[in-house]
Amino acid sequence: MERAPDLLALGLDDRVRALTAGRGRNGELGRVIRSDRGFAFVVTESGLRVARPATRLVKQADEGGLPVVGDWVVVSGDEDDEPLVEDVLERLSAIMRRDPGRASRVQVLAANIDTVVITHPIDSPAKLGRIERELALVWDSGALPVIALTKADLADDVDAEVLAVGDIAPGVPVHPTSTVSGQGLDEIRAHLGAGRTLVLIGPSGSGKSTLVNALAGEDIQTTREVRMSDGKGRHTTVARELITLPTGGAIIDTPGLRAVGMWDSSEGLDQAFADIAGLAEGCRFRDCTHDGEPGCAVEAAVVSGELPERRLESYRELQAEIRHVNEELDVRARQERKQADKRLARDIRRFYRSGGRS
Ligand SMILES: Nc1nc2c(ncn2[C@@H]2O[C@H](COP(=O)(O)OP(=O)(O)OP(=O)(O)O)[C@@H](O)[C@H]2O)c(=O)[nH]1
Ligand SMILES: [Mg+2]
Ligand SMILES: [Zn+2]
Repeated sequence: MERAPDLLALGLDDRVRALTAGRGRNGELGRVIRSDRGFAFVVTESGLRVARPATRLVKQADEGGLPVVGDWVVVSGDEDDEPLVEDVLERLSAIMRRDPGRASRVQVLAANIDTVVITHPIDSPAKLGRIERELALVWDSGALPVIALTKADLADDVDAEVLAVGDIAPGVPVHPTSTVSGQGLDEIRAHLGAGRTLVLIGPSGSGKSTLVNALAGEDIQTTREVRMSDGKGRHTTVARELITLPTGGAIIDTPGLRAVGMWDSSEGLDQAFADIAGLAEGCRFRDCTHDGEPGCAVEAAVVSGELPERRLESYRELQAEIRHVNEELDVRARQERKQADKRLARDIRRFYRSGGRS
């Protein structure tokens, strides 16, 4: 009973309970607070379990079926057995990017999050194209994006950066933050609360862990510094990790992303580029690709200066990337169908050869 509040602090609610109810699942419910080299660290009612995924889940790895940080899972095995993650409960939200190491595979960065804080430093001008990519993934995830422009204490012109980023992020709150002056921390804190989960994503060195420490308070900072030190004097984050805050809510720190490849994220793209989607309603053709067609309102907006050309190019690039991913997925699906057909044909041959006794 003593540990039960842990799961509540981790966001256990009726929705999650409903996902496990009445399905006859054996095992214990828990939330993944860290996934590292094939192991899931799961907080359950009886404490922390370090579990491997069951074979069934490993087989679904290509489709993002392995447990990731933030997942609600069912863990089997009593204290003596090796614990296994038997089931990953349906995700309410999930950030997915193209796996940088494996072609046409998806990588799920975090699951069941409410808010994604995209962190970008403004000690030099913000990288707009990079932010646009991240926004497309986040809008596609089902969570709400927030942008933190970090290291504001080192920026030449904070207001100019906020304006420039605001222009490429329709509908997204943009907060300059500084862990030196404390600027913007309350604005980020406003997205944390009991039962809510917030994740930080962004390039390495953009200040995610520093922000987590500032939000969490000193206790966590000292333990983390010891744990995360790699002996080289840098505290680069190596695993995605979920931390509960004394003030309520959970925060997931992630290692910096080098590449942000699009997945099947076209809905997210349209939301991230709501300005272009809005202009496109004025195009003469409904399937206008804004690439030389007559009566294109989007290109007209570029000519009039209303829409920066950089923005349209960025949109086109991401759209092409998503199209490419979908083509690859189609090819893979066809190959898998073909293999399944071959297996079936072989089984039928065997059946007839054996005189109908299978
Ligand atoms: N001046 C200033 N420096 C900051 C601020 N936030 C972070 N830094 C510094 O930026 C460096 C990188 O910060 P981290 O928090 O480790 O960055 P990270 O995003 O977690 O990096 P990875 O774990 O590699 O992805 C550290 O030296 C921090 O002290 C800030 O608001 N102002
Ligand atoms: Mg870090
Ligand atoms: Zn058009």
